[in-house]
Amino acid sequence: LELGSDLQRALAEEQFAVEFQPVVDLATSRVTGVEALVRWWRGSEAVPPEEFIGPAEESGLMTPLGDWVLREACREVARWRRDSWEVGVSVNFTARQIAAPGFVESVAAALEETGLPPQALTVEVREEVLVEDAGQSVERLSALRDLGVRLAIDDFGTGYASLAYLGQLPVDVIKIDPSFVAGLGADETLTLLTRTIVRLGSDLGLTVVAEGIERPEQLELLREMGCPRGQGYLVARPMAAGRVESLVRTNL
Ligand code: G
Ligand code: G
Repeated sequence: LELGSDLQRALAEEQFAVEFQPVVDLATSRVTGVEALVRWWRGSEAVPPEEFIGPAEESGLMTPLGDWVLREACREVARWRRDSWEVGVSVNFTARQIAAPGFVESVAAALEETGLPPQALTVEVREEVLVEDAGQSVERLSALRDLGVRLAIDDFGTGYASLAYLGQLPVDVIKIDPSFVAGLGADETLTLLTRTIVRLGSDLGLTVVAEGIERPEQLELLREMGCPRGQGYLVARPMAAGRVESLVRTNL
């Protein structure tokens, strides 16, 4: 499978799309933000990001693709904000994207060009990014933070040494891994761990987002625990920008 050349063609032929998954305030059910998720439509088939992000990095295409995703996301959300909808967007970045030359400058340029205020952008990274290559990624993420961009830790609780970095890095958001949410109500330990993470985030002044909410009892338990934000198929699936707009318009 020549994924590298396929990807190159896909980028040239605009086969990529950005979908947005709503994140809601669990107390009010209002949409407070969206997570941008890249999609590759190869013919009529959607190739999962897990299958092409690695190869895109190998073939040097992740930087142009990531730049494109970031600009699409910022442009869409800047437009919503001009319609006076107070919304934020989070965009995923891998360790290699952050390590690429000019990463900080490219984010600053995307904000500048689209007119999105830095405070409305959240850069989402997995725990490993902070644990494995502490030096440069932490420095670069701090530089973005200085611009006003917010920082989220994805899949919180699944990495190792997960707590040490919280004291060293200006994190704004932790996203509870879906594996915890999956056990809510059914597994006593996972329920207790979720409650503890919600409490930890609140004590540290961080915004906590529970990810992968699929069942009503999970939603109820998270509300009862005081988890401020949530995301998952039960709340809303990833969708095209136009569908987010109609969803929000009917809910306002
Ligand atoms: O929705 P989903 O199948 O799209 O996403 C699968 C994984 O791919 C997620 O864990 C997400 O972090 C990652 N992902 C989705 N979109 C992007 C993107 O634009 N950039 C990066 N680096 N990762 C992404
Ligand atoms: O790790 P990250 O937050 O970037 O991952 C987002 C991924 O999770 C995407 O693949 C998205 O489609 C998927 N996702 C979002 N909500 C749910 C859910 O409720 N259940 C499951 N299984 N996956 C979800």
